Amino acid sequence: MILYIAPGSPFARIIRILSRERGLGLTEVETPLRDPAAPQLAHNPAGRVPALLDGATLVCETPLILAHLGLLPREAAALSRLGQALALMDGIAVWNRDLRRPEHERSPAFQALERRRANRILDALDLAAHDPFSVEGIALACALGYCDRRHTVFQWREGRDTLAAWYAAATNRPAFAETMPPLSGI
Ligand SMILES: N[C@@H](CCC(=O)N[C@@H](CS)C(=O)NCC(=O)O)C(=O)O
Repeated sequence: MILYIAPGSPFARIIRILSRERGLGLTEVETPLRDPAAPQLAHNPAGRVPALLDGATLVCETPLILAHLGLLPREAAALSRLGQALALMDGIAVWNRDLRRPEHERSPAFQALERRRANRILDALDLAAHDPFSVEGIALACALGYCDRRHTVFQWREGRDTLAAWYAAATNRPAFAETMPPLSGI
């Protein structure tokens, strides 16, 4: 199976880490984003990553890819943690997108909304329940790692020593090192 990815994508990073750690053997193909000539558009009209090509069938959207790979948690509590981690990632991604717009198109009110959402999610975490090797633990670590590398306007460590320690321990593994997102200027 082919996994279309972009090196900076925290969504794709979840699947990339799972592929390495669970021996899924997915073939990663880097694809340009927002490029009308991108080859993946022939299979994936949505044009987003991650996207999984299984034979002639393209599955996009991270939770659906997890479902297709049989990796969605079964317990409601774990699904709940995964949902919060993905909501955190989604909110940070749209906040980041706003920061990449020309200054006159940005919305400070929208950014403040997403900052509040991110803080709320982090403040509500039950860290003791977050196994770093679980899908939801990996998703949480990928969201935080994205902030470190590509969204430094959100200094999530401030006042969160326990989470910072959890993150340092959780990400000290080859699959995280191999999928480190490139730094961006934000
Ligand atoms: N809801 C999607 C979000 C994926 C997403 O936003 N991917 C970004 C990269 S992090 C993307 O492909 N952006 C390209 C675009 O916006 O055209 C998921 O769960 O996979």
